[in-house]
Amino acid sequence: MGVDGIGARALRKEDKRFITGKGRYTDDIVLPRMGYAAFVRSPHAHAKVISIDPSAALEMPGVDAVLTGEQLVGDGIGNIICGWMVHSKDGSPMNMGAWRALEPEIVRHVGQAVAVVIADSQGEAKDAAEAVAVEYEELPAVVDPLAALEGNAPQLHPEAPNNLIFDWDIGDEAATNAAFEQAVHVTKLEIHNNRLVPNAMEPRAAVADYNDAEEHHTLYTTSQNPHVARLVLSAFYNIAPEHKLRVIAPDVGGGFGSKIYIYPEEMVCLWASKRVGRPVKWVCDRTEAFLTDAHGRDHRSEAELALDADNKITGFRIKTVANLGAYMSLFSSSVPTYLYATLLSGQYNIPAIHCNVKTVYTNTTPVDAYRGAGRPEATYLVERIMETAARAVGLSPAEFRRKNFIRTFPHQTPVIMCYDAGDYDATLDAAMQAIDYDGFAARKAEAASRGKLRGIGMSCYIEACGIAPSAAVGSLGAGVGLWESAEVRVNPVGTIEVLTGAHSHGQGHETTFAQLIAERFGLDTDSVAIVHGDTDKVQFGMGTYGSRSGAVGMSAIVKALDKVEAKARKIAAHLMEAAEGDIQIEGGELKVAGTDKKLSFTEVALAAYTAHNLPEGMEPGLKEGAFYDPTNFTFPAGTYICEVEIDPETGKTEIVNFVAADDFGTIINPMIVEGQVHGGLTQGIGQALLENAAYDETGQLITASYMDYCMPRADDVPSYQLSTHVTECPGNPLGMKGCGEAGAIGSPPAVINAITDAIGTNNLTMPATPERVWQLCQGSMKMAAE
Ligand code: MCN
Repeated sequence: MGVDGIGARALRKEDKRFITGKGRYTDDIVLPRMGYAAFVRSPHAHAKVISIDPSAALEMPGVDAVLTGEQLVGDGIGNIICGWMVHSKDGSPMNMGAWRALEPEIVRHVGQAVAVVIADSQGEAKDAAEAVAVEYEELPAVVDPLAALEGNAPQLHPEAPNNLIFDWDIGDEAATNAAFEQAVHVTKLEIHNNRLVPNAMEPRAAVADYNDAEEHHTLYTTSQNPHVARLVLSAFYNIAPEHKLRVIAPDVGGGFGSKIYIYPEEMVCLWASKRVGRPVKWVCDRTEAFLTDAHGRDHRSEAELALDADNKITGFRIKTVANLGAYMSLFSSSVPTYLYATLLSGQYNIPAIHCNVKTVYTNTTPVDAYRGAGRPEATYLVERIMETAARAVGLSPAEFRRKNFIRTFPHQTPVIMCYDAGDYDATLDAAMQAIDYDGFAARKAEAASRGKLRGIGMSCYIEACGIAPSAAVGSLGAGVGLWESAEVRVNPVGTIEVLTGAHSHGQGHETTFAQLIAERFGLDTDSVAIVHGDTDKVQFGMGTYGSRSGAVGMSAIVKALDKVEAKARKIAAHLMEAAEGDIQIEGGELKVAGTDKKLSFTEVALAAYTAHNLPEGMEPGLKEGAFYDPTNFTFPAGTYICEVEIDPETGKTEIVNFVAADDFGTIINPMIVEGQVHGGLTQGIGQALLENAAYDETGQLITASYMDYCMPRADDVPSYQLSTHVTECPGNPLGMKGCGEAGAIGSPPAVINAITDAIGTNNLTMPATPERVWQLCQGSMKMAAE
């Protein structure tokens, strides 16, 4: 209890149900007569489907139906779409191959579904799926994106010659080349940003229920954006018109981007429920998740940085090949373009930048946005090359960065983004102080006396979140607007329901959003309920990704609150016969300034609904809605510094200290923000040290379980030291910047810069496994001996 307004470290309201096992996840939903789906998946990375024989499976106990891609296509179900159009530099539209939810002709990655079995139990469905006899004719596969671009590589889609999806560029090529011609120093770096598998605690799941009397579908699913799912399922996949389709995303156990998309399985459940005349449930298992959840990252880049005689950056030139896997997932085209290359200016004043991006089909799982989406790839490139250049010209990493920091705002970069506010010196200072940067040399010497290699590395990241405004993203190819909506419903007894188009799947919205209302009216957060995740309750919304729910979602709530407050003031002024301008709102009461006249918020709410005594012409009720379309992105930024100690005998890296100094603008709940940063840092450290999705040359994912794909655990990470510095975002009413992805964006280069500092060689690829680090230590020791 208590009024926890903006800035309060309020405990998360939702945690009571989560930690007492009372959460309601999709798998908790059980409907009468429900059947279970199990998918028949390709064991091959590339093959023709010659025939599918369901007869043995149909004989098995509990089996209701075996449905195939031919039936799906025959029923007019549409292909899976990519919702962001990107044009190649020659003006041609991206080369998008057809992606069918059940593939009738050619499978293009291991795990692609060709049929689905519906049975009375999950076990019966899974057994029967194994009994469906599929004859394949294997085709040669390609998994390496550089090899895929070569003329003799296996071809995935007839629409994309040489597997090239688009060849896109950004920036001024001539000006950048001119900068390199004049350069006094050039630093070059080749970077592979390793492929990752998102691993939410709750795997994907769907329960689809078709009511034939009402010709109405309901889908319970693990979605980050149920309204977008309904829109796409309705407008592009011909499942049902929007008013005949309800999408509910109940409690969702994490998403990290992987639950933005509309995948084959969810759509097949909807279609299958109508076909078989019963509700259909599917719950993804971990191996299926590894094979079919959209992967993240997977960039190969060559970067060059040009400096003048004063070590000021004069040009930055990048060539990137991005592996998009076998199909173009919903936002896949935007990730290596508008979410990546537009951040290549980092925190630095760089007069000329040019980046070329080629996106490529390979026989691997589709790749799309994963926590950070493009911005971790940009930050890794920028911050690795900054550290490398500093070392090459003999400046300290901090001094080199300071020499090139942007200090006046707004700052127009050469790659579209216009940064609105920031103070990069402040976060660098804070991080250096927190880690005792000046004391590092002594710590290094002490570690050396124990035979250990100690290193320190920094990363001054910037990111853009709250992607907006809609007109701007539309002009760049987005198929949707990126605004948010909110409705504030004051009940007659003065409690409040806030309906939001954002979706919380771990971010604590039920708490932080309620804090806004508490702040505004001085009410207890317990008298506020946040309603989200149901297309029948919330009119429309764009969902949660790109750390937008604070900056965009809460701004929509603020706009709706403004309207509610204005009406409440009018009613109170009328009831107390005072001037509207004299009404003060404080501690849950509306008071007349300078008098002892007051009404409680509840009394005003009740008056709005009894409507016995309202101002002339005023409508009864107290409920207002708003749509909010931001004027710009927000630009969180900060400095992360990592200190490592390496055992050269084993190659094992220990992170002995990690400090983060972030600027998230106005902070609503510092505890929730810290939790977000902890999670992000741990994901970034996982990428830097442990995680890697590896394919063999035939296209088998050889890291398709936790036996082979190493997730970070508590003992892999240190106790983080966090601080924040506030520069308010001028683009939204609260001055907020997003915090949900920063940790994952900024941390990988800090870790790799620290390791390369420790071992004295720069040629290190993520993940920095003990084996890789050990090999490099052996190499450096050999070189030192020679
Ligand atoms: N917040 C705040 N003050 C700020 C900024 C944010 O108090 N200045 C609060 C917000 O009110 C919200 C939380 O911090 O409660 C995160 O807000 P925001 O940065 O706006 O991010 P979103 O809510 O839009 O969440 C999306 C973001 C993304 S893109 C990924 S990926 C991610 C992340 O959040 N996935 C997550 N954090 C996650 N955390 C969990 N537990 N699970 C995921 O799947």
